[in-house]
Amino acid sequence: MGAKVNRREFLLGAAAAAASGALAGHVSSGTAQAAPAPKIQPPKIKWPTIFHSPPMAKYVDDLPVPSTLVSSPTEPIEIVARTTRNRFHRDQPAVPTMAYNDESYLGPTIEAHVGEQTTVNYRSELGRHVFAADLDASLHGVRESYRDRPPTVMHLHGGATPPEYDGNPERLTLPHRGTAPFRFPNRQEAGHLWYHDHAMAITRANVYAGLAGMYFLRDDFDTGRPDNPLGLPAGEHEIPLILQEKIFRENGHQSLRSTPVVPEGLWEGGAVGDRAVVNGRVWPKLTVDRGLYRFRLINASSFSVWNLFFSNRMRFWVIGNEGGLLNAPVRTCSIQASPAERFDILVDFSSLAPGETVDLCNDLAPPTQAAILGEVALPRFCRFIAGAGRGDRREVPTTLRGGARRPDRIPPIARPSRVRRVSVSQPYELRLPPAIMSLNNLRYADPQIEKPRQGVTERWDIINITPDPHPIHLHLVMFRVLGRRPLRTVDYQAAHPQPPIGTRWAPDPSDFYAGPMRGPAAWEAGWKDTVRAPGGHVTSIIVRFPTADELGFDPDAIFSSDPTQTWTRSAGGRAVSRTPHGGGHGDAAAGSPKELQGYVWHCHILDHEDHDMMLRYRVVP
Ligand SMILES: [Cu+2]
Repeated sequence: MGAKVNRREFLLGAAAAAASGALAGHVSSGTAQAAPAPKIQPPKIKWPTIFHSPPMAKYVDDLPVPSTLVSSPTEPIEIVARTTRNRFHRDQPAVPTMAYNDESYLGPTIEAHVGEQTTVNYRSELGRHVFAADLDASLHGVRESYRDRPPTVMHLHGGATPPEYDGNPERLTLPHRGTAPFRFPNRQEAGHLWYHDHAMAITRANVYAGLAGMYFLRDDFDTGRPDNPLGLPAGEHEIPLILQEKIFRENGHQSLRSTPVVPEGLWEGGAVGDRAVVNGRVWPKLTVDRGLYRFRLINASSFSVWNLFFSNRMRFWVIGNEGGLLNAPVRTCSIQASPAERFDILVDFSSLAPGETVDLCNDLAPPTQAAILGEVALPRFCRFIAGAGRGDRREVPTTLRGGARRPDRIPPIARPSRVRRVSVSQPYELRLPPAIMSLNNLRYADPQIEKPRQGVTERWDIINITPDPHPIHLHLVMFRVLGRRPLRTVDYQAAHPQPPIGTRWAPDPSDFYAGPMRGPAAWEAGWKDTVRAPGGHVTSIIVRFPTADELGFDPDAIFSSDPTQTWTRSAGGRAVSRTPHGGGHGDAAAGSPKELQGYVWHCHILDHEDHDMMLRYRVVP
């Protein structure tokens, strides 16, 4: 670590630090809710502080839809990470990307069925990293060699997956180093999952380059066919909307950098893009039938939280969260979507006249200090143009769960039998710039990990003392949002000074609340795997950790960091042999193979997850 700190101090002066801190979040503890923030004068900086994309006309490209890859219970599917090229905009050249299979960017939409295991044979044919010059080799787990031979690992986000197949960030596959099997049991409710890369400390670069795709878990109700018993739009009227933000260089290449304040090759902390990318196109358009559509929407960006609405302020219906359908459609004019959150929505275009247009918009401003650098909200994503066709004229269903030919209703939120406090902070170290993000005041490799017990329902109080929102994601489980409560963060920190990073710190916030708890919005009241934890708030979730019997596998098994090795061993020591797979190729990504255990939980701002807002956790017997 020492060399890295010195390098940073050398490269970045104090002046630059003030600005770069903005990208990572915030330097001081915030008083976002307790008191109005003081007006901050922008620093006088002589050079441009924000890179801008070249000019691009809006709504000239058609919205692409990724191909569909149907999972079969008997045949493995192949997922191959490749370096390729994608044309993000009509007036721009095809530029280097990373993608899965034959897509030019992102991956095919995988369709799986509840109760039928999906087996993936994963391999990488990646060439030199699209962002080779941007990788920060001083971050934990990153090697210089990754610029030429980037490691990857596939993670099924939202999946109840055995730990050895969950995309552990240390179980890495190098290009042309054999096939890594993944098994996704799909022993969970139908829902809106996605898959993306999860390699240690370069996740942001890998996903930004294109390594992400949708994963629809279907059942006998949500069949995806026009005759589905739920009465939901299907086929050409069910469309994934993968929303991202980007900055492009003058030559049209994707840029991982947002500001010259942070030199190339150093971790930035996250940035607002100035170009909206939907399904791999900048500001695309879609001609729609004047009827009902089901959009499977995801905020697949690294950084920004968006307040999404339609330009005509029309109402739409949220019918599901990450872990499946809501009990009934929720009518709303807007939703807040933070990175990795998914929204299953119904949109009715039937009142539009042919040729009339409606844009998908955002009006949520970026965090204050990002705004100081000149970053602004991304106001538009894509345009819908009403066509002549009348499309799906079904009514919005009144009920989605309960009764015949529908899944069971979502139960009331369970009563927890223990409370676990965890913290979200940007530890301030005596160096400039502040350049690390943390959960519990720990780094990834620190040993004080959470160990919830199988079969126990817990309340996690996520204490976010930064002024910025962080989307918190737990692997393996689905949970419910109990509510959010404003916190007097200055008083809280004054009473409980944060020790140097490396000592677990998440003190009791009980005496420092600034107001009552507010429950979740109706459109986030279902099963979730990612929750927006606003700055200066304690966000409470209720999560039950499943047992090995319920899962059908040992969630606490020990496994190898070599992804071609499929053996597991129970924590008690009994060896369990699983299908030997090709004898193993050795794990050249991380040196000699080591033993891993458990899952991770982390902030889904990918820049934060990379450094170091991600911790391991175990679900113990
Ligand atoms: Cu974060």
